[in-house]
Amino acid sequence: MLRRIEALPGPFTFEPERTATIVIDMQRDFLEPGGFGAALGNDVTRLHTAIAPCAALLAASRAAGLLILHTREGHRPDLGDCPPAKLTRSPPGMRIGDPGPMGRILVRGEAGHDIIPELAPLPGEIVLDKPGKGAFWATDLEPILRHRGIEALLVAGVTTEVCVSTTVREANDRGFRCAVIGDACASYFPEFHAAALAMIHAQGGIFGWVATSSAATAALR
Ligand code: C5J
Repeated sequence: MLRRIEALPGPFTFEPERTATIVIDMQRDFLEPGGFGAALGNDVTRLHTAIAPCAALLAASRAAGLLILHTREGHRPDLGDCPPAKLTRSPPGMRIGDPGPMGRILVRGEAGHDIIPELAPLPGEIVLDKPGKGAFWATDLEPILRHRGIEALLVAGVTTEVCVSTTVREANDRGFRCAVIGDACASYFPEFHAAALAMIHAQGGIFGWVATSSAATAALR
């Protein structure tokens, strides 16, 4: 049955069996004090507004039988997949791979790389490790979606203007329609969050739609 989410710039329609919910990088390193986000001087509490809306979106998506995916940004322990330009961008001692209070920063298998307990994936849900900002770059995301006949994505997570935006732009170029769930996304910079959402739905939805979690969960009921 075709569902409809009230969104900007207009209604977003989708078939649950051809739609996936993807939650981007809700990781301890970005959200908890002492992680990578905090080491870079960010106020991590700004990301906490997205937790309850993500949980509501996940619960409604699970109940409606959508494919669920979670992503984690991070690197191999040998950092072989981390471009030198990304590695050297942060000051020494706060770089990817450096020891932090939750293990090596943004390294797979470390505690800080994990998804926050409030949004822990359920058994059987897909967890994609990505070395870049976009979830399509150097991951299996595209074949996973194509093999399951997915054509639409409900997108949530952090940060709105970096990994969420990059993923939505990548998805749009590959022909996937994206509804970004605005209050289920967040940024360390509220003005970037607002601008990133506005850019998505401007110009008639130049690369997607923007909706609220209450509109999305109502459509999933
Ligand atoms: C960042 C992300 N901001 N998940 N990562 O470095 O948006």
